[in-house]
Amino acid sequence: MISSEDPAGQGGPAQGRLLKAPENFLDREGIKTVMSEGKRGRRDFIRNAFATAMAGAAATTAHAQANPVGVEGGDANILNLPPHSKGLGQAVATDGYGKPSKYEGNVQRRQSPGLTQTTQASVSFAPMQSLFGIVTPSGLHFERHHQGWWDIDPSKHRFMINGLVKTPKVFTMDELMRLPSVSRFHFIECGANTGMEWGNVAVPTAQYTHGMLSCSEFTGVPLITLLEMAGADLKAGKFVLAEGADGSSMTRTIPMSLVTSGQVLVAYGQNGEMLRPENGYPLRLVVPGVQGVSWVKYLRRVEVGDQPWAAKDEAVHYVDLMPDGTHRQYTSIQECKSVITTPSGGQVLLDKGFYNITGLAWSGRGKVKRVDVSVDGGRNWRSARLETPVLDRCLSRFNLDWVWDGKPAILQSRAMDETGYVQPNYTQLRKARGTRSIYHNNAIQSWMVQESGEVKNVQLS
Ligand SMILES: Nc1nc2c(c(=O)[nH]1)N[C@H]1C(S)=C(S)[C@@H](COP(=O)(O)O)O[C@H]1N2
Ligand SMILES: [Mo]
Repeated sequence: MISSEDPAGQGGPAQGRLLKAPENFLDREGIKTVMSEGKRGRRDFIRNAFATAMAGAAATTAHAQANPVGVEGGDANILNLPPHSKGLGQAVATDGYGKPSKYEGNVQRRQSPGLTQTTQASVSFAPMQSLFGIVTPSGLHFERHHQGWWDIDPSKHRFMINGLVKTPKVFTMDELMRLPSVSRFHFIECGANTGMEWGNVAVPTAQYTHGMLSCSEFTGVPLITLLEMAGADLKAGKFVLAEGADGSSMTRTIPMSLVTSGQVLVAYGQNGEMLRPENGYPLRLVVPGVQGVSWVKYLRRVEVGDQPWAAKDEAVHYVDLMPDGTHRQYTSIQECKSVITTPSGGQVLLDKGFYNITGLAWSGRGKVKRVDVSVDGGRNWRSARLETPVLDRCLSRFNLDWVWDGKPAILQSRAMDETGYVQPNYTQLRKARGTRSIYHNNAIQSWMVQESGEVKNVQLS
């Protein structure tokens, strides 16, 4: 019953993890019974939803007939011991670095069917619909390269601080890694994430609508520490310029206020190991809450200055065309946004009954405060459970119980951050931003569940 079709029609496997077969939902009964200190009301709600959903189907299945206890008793296959329960398993993995199960081969970064394919691909999207919790595994982190990626020899890499400083400094990686470090969880989102939806190009899955988004634990040295070592003029120096070592001449202006607050990191670590080459190995800037382009990879230089540089990626690209025809510049903060990752486009609901609606919410201005979910296209809203930890400028996971009655439904999530800002719908977004923008689309996403159970990307005003 799981659709193995490729909704994007690009010849690849299915878009990640689809909802599991009804048998698997029985496993969730097990989960319920061990949640002994859980809230009784909710457990009863879940049990009743399962019972209703399974009543019809279970009576006709072979395993239910073999087992008179039926649904509550579970699947008689539990009595068949498979070879892995009786024989000797494999020795420790010999390749030294672990890999996901072969059964998870569909969970991959992919190029978007909505983008023109070039000989050298420059964006890969993370499979948002297949991920749990808040951390993006490093091998699934989205990629955006303006001039290809490199695997730079860390022993040859150098990092310089110059400009309005007493003593310009050049650091080796060894020197940087001796300094006091911090580790912090943050999301990174490309300013162009969800960009295609401005033109209502409904790409099929959450991977393509929201997959230029990832979240990692980053480790590095606060940039302010290095600026102080160089004797930076923090009065006249109102901005810094960050420059990458790849051929894209990636240079971005960052306000000094973000640096002096200690938030901006010169990072070498990602999820407990060194950065991946695709993500800037051996050094990248981490600018929490700010759009991805400012997180300069292969970081080679930071210059202190007294005014913005208006570099090419600030004057020509990464500007927002407004309804009155002017361009808005330096809009770097990623405003509060959320998306339901399951059920989401390309997935199929297998039957009526209980489903866990789950998704992610984030804000470039702080912590997520609340996420409301609608299953009727925005007429009624219920507050979702925000899972802990809820961190500053980090992805937050939300969950909500839902019983699908088998009728068409439109699922939406609407996040609010600690500043009180509420994620807009498309009417509100277009009123403020017009219709011809590319960057900073944080509108409410709608997924339509059809009677067949198939979930489609739709746009509501
Ligand atoms: N040196 C360099 N830094 C860069 C880029 C680049 O092409 N070169 N791309 C930027 C853009 S547009 C984004 S969205 C992020 C993407 O980071 P990731 O590839 O680690 O996901 O890196 C930014 N930093
Ligand atoms: Mo980007």
